[in-house]
Amino acid sequence: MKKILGLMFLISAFSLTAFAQKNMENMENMKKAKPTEKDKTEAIPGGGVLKRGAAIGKSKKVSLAKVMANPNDYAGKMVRVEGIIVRSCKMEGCWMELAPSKDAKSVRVKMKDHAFFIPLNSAGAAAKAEGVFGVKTLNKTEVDHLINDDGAKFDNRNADGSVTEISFEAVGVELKRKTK
Ligand SMILES: [Cu+2]
Repeated sequence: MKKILGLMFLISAFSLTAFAQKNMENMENMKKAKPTEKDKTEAIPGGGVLKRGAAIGKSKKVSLAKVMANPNDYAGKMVRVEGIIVRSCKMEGCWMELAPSKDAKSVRVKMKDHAFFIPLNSAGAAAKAEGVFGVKTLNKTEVDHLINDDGAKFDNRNADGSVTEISFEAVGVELKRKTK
Protein backbone atom coordinates (compact mmCIF):
# COMPACT_ATOMS: atom_id res chain seq x y z
CA MET A 1 0.00 0.00 0.00
CA LYS A 2 2.74 2.42 1.00
CA LYS A 3 4.48 1.69 -2.26
CA ILE A 4 1.36 2.46 -4.28
CA LEU A 5 0.76 5.70 -2.42
CA GLY A 6 4.34 6.72 -2.99
CA LEU A 7 4.03 5.93 -6.66
CA MET A 8 0.79 7.90 -6.95
CA PHE A 9 2.44 10.82 -5.24
CA LEU A 10 5.34 10.67 -7.66
CA ILE A 11 3.07 10.53 -10.68
CA SER A 12 0.96 13.49 -9.57
CA ALA A 13 4.03 15.52 -8.63
CA PHE A 14 5.46 14.79 -12.05
CA SER A 15 2.33 15.75 -13.96
CA LEU A 16 1.95 18.91 -11.90
CA THR A 17 5.48 19.92 -12.82
CA ALA A 18 4.82 19.22 -16.49
CA PHE A 19 1.60 21.24 -16.27
CA ALA A 20 3.36 24.19 -14.62
CA GLN A 21 6.10 24.07 -17.23
CA LYS A 22 3.62 24.07 -20.10
CA ASN A 23 1.84 27.06 -18.58
CA MET A 24 5.10 28.95 -18.20
CA GLU A 25 5.91 28.32 -21.85
CA ASN A 26 2.51 29.63 -22.89
CA MET A 27 3.02 32.74 -20.79
CA GLU A 28 6.48 33.26 -22.28
CA ASN A 29 5.03 33.11 -25.78
CA MET A 30 2.20 35.47 -24.93
CA LYS A 31 4.42 38.17 -23.52
CA LYS A 32 6.88 37.89 -26.42
CA ALA A 33 6.79 41.15 -28.31
CA LYS A 34 6.18 41.17 -32.06
CA PRO A 35 7.98 43.56 -34.39
CA THR A 36 5.91 46.30 -36.00
CA GLU A 37 5.99 46.99 -39.74
CA LYS A 38 8.36 49.90 -39.05
CA ASP A 39 10.63 47.64 -36.96
CA LYS A 40 10.90 45.28 -39.92
CA THR A 41 11.27 47.70 -42.81
CA GLU A 42 12.86 50.93 -41.57
CA ALA A 43 15.83 51.89 -43.74
CA ILE A 44 19.33 51.66 -42.28
CA PRO A 45 20.98 54.98 -43.07
CA GLY A 46 24.45 55.34 -44.56
CA GLY A 47 25.01 58.75 -43.02
CA GLY A 48 23.57 58.42 -39.53
CA VAL A 49 22.74 55.33 -37.49
CA LEU A 50 19.57 53.40 -36.79
CA LYS A 51 19.26 52.78 -33.05
CA ARG A 52 17.24 49.95 -31.57
CA GLY A 53 16.86 48.95 -27.92
CA ALA A 54 18.62 50.86 -25.16
CA ALA A 55 21.10 53.61 -25.98
CA ILE A 56 24.63 52.22 -26.19
CA GLY A 57 26.57 53.19 -23.07
CA LYS A 58 30.19 53.35 -22.09
CA SER A 59 30.94 49.71 -21.24
CA LYS A 60 34.30 48.22 -22.20
CA LYS A 61 34.94 47.84 -25.93
CA VAL A 62 36.15 44.37 -26.91
CA SER A 63 37.04 42.84 -30.27
CA LEU A 64 34.86 40.01 -31.54
CA ALA A 65 37.93 38.09 -32.67
CA LYS A 66 39.34 38.15 -29.13
CA VAL A 67 36.04 37.04 -27.64
CA MET A 68 35.82 34.14 -30.09
CA ALA A 69 39.35 33.09 -29.16
CA ASN A 70 38.67 33.17 -25.40
CA PRO A 71 34.91 33.30 -24.78
CA ASN A 72 35.15 32.41 -21.11
CA ASP A 73 37.20 35.52 -20.36
CA TYR A 74 34.28 37.68 -21.41
CA ALA A 75 31.23 35.71 -20.29
CA GLY A 76 28.78 37.56 -18.08
CA LYS A 77 30.23 41.05 -18.40
CA MET A 78 28.56 44.01 -20.09
CA VAL A 79 30.71 44.99 -23.09
CA ARG A 80 30.53 46.78 -26.43
CA VAL A 81 31.35 45.09 -29.75
CA GLU A 82 31.16 45.99 -33.40
CA GLY A 83 31.20 44.14 -36.67
CA ILE A 84 29.45 43.35 -39.92
CA ILE A 85 26.06 41.65 -39.99
CA VAL A 86 26.52 38.41 -41.95
CA ARG A 87 22.93 37.18 -41.59
CA SER A 88 19.91 38.17 -39.55
CA CYS A 89 16.54 36.75 -38.57
CA LYS A 90 14.28 36.75 -41.63
CA MET A 91 11.11 36.39 -39.59
CA GLU A 92 11.25 39.01 -36.87
CA GLY A 93 14.71 40.52 -36.74
CA CYS A 94 15.37 39.11 -33.29
CA TRP A 95 18.99 38.00 -33.89
CA MET A 96 21.94 38.72 -36.13
CA GLU A 97 25.19 36.96 -36.90
CA LEU A 98 27.94 39.49 -36.25
CA ALA A 99 31.48 38.99 -37.59
CA PRO A 100 34.69 41.04 -37.39
CA SER A 101 34.72 41.15 -41.21
CA LYS A 102 32.57 39.88 -44.05
CA ASP A 103 33.96 36.37 -44.43
CA ALA A 104 35.03 35.78 -40.83
CA LYS A 105 33.37 33.51 -38.29
CA SER A 106 30.40 35.13 -36.57
CA VAL A 107 28.73 35.28 -33.18
CA ARG A 108 24.96 35.15 -32.73
CA VAL A 109 23.66 38.37 -31.23
CA LYS A 110 20.16 38.13 -29.78
CA MET A 111 18.05 41.15 -29.02
CA LYS A 112 17.61 40.69 -25.28
CA ASP A 113 14.26 39.32 -24.12
CA HIS A 114 12.93 39.51 -27.69
CA ALA A 115 12.02 43.07 -26.69
CA PHE A 116 13.33 44.99 -29.71
CA PHE A 117 14.12 44.11 -33.31
CA ILE A 118 16.33 44.99 -36.26
CA PRO A 119 15.12 45.44 -39.85
CA LEU A 120 14.76 42.21 -41.83
CA ASN A 121 17.24 43.35 -44.47
CA SER A 122 20.03 44.14 -41.98
CA ALA A 123 22.56 41.77 -43.56
CA GLY A 124 25.57 43.65 -44.88
CA ALA A 125 25.20 46.59 -42.50
CA ALA A 126 27.75 47.52 -39.87
CA ALA A 127 26.57 47.15 -36.28
CA LYS A 128 27.59 48.19 -32.81
CA ALA A 129 26.04 46.33 -29.92
CA GLU A 130 26.19 46.52 -26.16
CA GLY A 131 25.38 43.48 -24.08
CA VAL A 132 26.64 40.32 -22.44
CA PHE A 133 28.44 37.28 -23.86
CA GLY A 134 27.70 33.73 -22.84
CA VAL A 135 28.14 30.20 -24.14
CA LYS A 136 24.82 28.54 -24.87
CA THR A 137 23.57 25.20 -26.07
CA LEU A 138 20.56 25.30 -28.38
CA ASN A 139 18.61 22.06 -28.60
CA LYS A 140 17.76 20.42 -31.93
CA THR A 141 14.27 21.98 -32.04
CA GLU A 142 15.66 25.47 -31.53
CA VAL A 143 18.37 24.92 -34.14
CA ASP A 144 15.87 23.52 -36.68
CA HIS A 145 13.60 26.52 -36.08
CA LEU A 146 16.47 28.98 -36.58
CA ILE A 147 17.47 27.28 -39.84
CA ASN A 148 14.04 26.60 -41.33
CA ASP A 149 12.07 29.66 -40.20
CA ASP A 150 14.67 32.35 -39.60
CA GLY A 151 17.29 31.59 -42.26
CA ALA A 152 20.21 30.85 -39.90
CA LYS A 153 23.23 28.71 -40.77
CA PHE A 154 25.27 26.44 -38.50
CA ASP A 155 28.48 24.66 -39.35
CA ASN A 156 28.96 23.13 -35.93
CA ARG A 157 25.97 20.89 -35.16
CA ASN A 158 26.51 18.13 -32.63
CA ALA A 159 25.55 14.54 -33.44
CA ASP A 160 22.16 15.02 -31.71
CA GLY A 161 21.40 18.15 -33.75
CA SER A 162 22.09 20.59 -30.93
CA VAL A 163 24.61 23.42 -31.16
CA THR A 164 26.88 24.91 -28.52
CA GLU A 165 27.85 28.42 -29.49
CA ILE A 166 29.03 31.77 -28.23
CA SER A 167 26.08 34.10 -28.00
CA PHE A 168 25.62 37.73 -27.16
CA GLU A 169 22.53 39.19 -25.54
CA ALA A 170 22.27 42.75 -26.79
CA VAL A 171 20.50 45.42 -24.76
CA GLY A 172 21.00 47.96 -27.53
CA VAL A 173 22.30 48.14 -31.10
CA GLU A 174 23.26 50.79 -33.66
CA LEU A 175 23.19 49.93 -37.35
CA LYS A 176 24.78 51.76 -40.23
CA ARG A 177 24.74 50.94 -43.92
CA LYS A 178 28.25 50.70 -45.31
CA THR A 179 28.80 53.30 -47.98
CA LYS A 180 31.51 52.80 -50.53
CU1 LIG B 1 13.65 35.85 -35.03
